[in-house]
Amino acid sequence: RTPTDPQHQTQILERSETQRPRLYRVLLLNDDYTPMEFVVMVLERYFRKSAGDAEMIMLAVHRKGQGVAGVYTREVAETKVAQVTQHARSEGYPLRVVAEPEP
Ligand code: TYC
Repeated sequence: RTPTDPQHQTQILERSETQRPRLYRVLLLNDDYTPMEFVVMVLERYFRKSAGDAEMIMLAVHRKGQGVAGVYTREVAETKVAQVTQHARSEGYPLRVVAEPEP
């Protein structure tokens, strides 16, 4: 059978599972100037963390240099980065927030 043969049919290979979107980690980076309370508020308000989890994550970032605030699809992650960066700048804080794809 050749491709020009009317009997030739395209074979459709079905995937066993629906494709899942790539996920992105939103990282908080430490700095010397952003107040601890502001970072805790950010984790509660933008990343929906409990007060206790927010405190733990903030302290981990303070000690280790960076940490994961949350994991989202690309558009949601980029929106969180933009919103938190804008809020920090409006308060005059240098807080850095970035999104990176999960390996
Ligand atoms: N290091 C800051 C301080 O001592 C607190 C801080 C924590 C800043 C986490 C940024 O992502 C950050 N005030």
